[in-house]
Amino acid sequence: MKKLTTLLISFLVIFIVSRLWLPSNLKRRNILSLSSDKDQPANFWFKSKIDHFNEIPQHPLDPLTLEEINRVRAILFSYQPFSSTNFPAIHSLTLDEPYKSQVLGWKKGDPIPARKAFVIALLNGKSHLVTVDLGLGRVTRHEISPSSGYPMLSLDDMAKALEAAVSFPELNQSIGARGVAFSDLICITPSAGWYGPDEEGRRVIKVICFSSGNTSNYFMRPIEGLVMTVDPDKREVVKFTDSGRAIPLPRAANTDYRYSAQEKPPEMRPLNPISMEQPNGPSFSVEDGHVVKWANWEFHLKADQRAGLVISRARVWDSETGELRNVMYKGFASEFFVPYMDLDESWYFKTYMDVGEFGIGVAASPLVPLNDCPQYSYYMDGVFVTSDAKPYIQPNMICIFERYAGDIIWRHSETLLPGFQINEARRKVTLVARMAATVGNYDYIFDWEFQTDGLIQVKVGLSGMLMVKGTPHENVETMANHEEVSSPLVSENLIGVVHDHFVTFHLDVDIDGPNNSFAKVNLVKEESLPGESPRKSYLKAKRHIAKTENDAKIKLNLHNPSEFHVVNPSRRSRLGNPTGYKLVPGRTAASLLDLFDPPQIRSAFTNNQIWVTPYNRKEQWAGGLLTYQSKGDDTLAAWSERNRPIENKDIVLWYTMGFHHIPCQEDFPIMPTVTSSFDLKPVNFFELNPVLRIPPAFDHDLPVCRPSNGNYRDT
Ligand SMILES: *[C@@H]1O[C@H](CO)[C@@H](O)[C@H](O)[C@H]1NC(C)=O
Ligand SMILES: *[C@@H]1O[C@H](CO)[C@@H](O)[C@H](O)[C@H]1NC(C)=O
Ligand SMILES: *[C@@H]1O[C@H](CO)[C@@H](O)[C@H](O)[C@H]1NC(C)=O
Ligand SMILES: [Cu+2]
Repeated sequence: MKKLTTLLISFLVIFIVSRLWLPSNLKRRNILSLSSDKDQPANFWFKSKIDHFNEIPQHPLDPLTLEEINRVRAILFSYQPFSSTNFPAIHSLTLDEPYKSQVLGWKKGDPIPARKAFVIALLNGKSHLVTVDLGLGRVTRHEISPSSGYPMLSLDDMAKALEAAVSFPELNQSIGARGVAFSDLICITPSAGWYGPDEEGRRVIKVICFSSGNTSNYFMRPIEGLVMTVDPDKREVVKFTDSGRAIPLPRAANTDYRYSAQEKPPEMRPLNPISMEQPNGPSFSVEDGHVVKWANWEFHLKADQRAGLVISRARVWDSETGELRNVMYKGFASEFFVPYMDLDESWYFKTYMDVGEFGIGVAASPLVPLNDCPQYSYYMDGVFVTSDAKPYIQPNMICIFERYAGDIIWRHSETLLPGFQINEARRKVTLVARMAATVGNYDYIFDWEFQTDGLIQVKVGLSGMLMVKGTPHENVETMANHEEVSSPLVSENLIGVVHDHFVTFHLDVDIDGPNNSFAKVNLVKEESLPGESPRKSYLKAKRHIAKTENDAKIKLNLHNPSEFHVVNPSRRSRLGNPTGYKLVPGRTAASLLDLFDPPQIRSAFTNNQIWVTPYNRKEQWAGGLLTYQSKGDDTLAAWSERNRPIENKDIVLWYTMGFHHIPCQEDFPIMPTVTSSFDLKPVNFFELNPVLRIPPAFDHDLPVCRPSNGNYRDT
């Protein structure tokens, strides 16, 4: 049993990477200090990092505080339908955000609207949706969800599934037959997906295992072909399969990624110390705990157990009109879809929807100063809830910092003017809000980057470990048809299984107010008339306003290019153009799975790269509120079948970023980060270049600022 406990603990630490510093532990930590690292310069520019014990919500969108969560817990415990002997498992407990009109009408100094909590609780297999009004001190709404699917798994569910799995006698025999010591066994709990009636009426979790013998990177040592299906509620192994005893355990050599475990010197000449200078401190402030102000931007930032990082009320200052103008009411990663392309019994189900199945805020790791985020970063915690409704702190899970990467925001040189030359250039400085979630083997880095020219760039970086498959092969030469094998060999006895990553963003863009339209600006080839021009063809930009949802279901296509504008038809620039922002897709990918493949039905929100829906408070999660084992009846695709009107309405834009991932040797043993992004960019929003009058940088601005002589100093 002690081994089991150790195993569970190591699982909880390594797989979930959520260090549960519960309130009792918190008291021992000085949570007022900004950074746990004593070598860090004090971030004295920030008046306060939140004191979670005395926190009072300051803004209608502020997350529930420790105190509020404790009160919700007390209310739930005394709520008749949930007797203390039959208390449900709490799978989500978050702020029930006030109505949008209330938030839009609120100004600093006004009393904040009634504080409510939205709770998803699981009791006897039923998902209860409960609203608790903190002002009234009671439950004000309680219904049982009619849709398919279960709430996000809790840490408790995973622990129960693991406990059942590791005490299953066949597991012991299987690993014994392969020479894996019980003490080296590490098991994880991937979600089961949904594959039909066998899995009906009960929750199931898969359990797969690895060996941590001689490496911390057990993901590179899979016990191939071994998979268990576990019912966490009954704590019972429903199915056990071991089809991989002939597949050797891949070797441990070269798998460790920790600096302390490296046996050879670094690959290249070391770099001299490098950083960005901010001698007067950063230029942003975080007010009342969550309101970030920087240059021309202001927005509300918070951590969310499910979505990770949420940006709300993003507004940009317009110096021409002297207004703080609305750009986006709310933006966050709504769902993931990560299907692996392998039909084996131990692989087919790997079609993860991590946001709704696990929560990427729960999975967010504390950011590492100087390596995850630069100097002068401000760190924000998450206040989350355990399955028995107790609050806990997810420390330093978001960082905010200014970025100067040596880039240029605009420039021009002029030599033709008589008697003088012009060389004008301006630096590009931006503000980043960052989070990194470790979802099992993978790490997802999210950046929301705000630029002074009004552009918002949303970036997702993928790093961490491949999900690899054991194979008897050590070289492609021994693999029959190796040019056609479904997945590449990435190391001896290891295949990097081909897979996709999709990240679907909810973007409630409100350009100068909620009522907006979506315009496709199509680039269309026109042909010249005979004799009209030496040219045969040219392009015209033709604007088409989408009337209903079906007009705005977009599949990207290089040969039929369009721009995608969100415009406010009732607000015009001085030239009469409607003010707008455009969504600029970056490198992306589409899902190629069959539309009727079960995982694709559940993740039908990836059928298009762009969707536009009318705003509906209930439509936040593209894969449905209850995602786990869902059948796809509550997805963005299902809502959007109604083909509702979207012209001059409060609309929400959904964008899916995609990656096809064909692994290669460089992805072993840990992947260098692969990044994709999209932009929200102003179009006729400002009257002219909004950064025309920003000053250039001068030598005297910085303490050390000499151009390098190009000689490497080996210190
Ligand atoms: C598994 O086998 C080991 C010995 O190899 C033994 O110590 C352990 O108790 C067994 N565990 C279970 C759950 O059967
Ligand atoms: C760890 O390495 C040692 C020495 O090479 C070897 O004897 C042992 O079998 C290895 N253990 C595992 C679990 O690979
Ligand atoms: C938005 O349009 C609706 C009609 O669709 C109207 O009732 C509402 O007043 C408008 N809101 C604003 C802020 O203009
Ligand atoms: Cu990948």
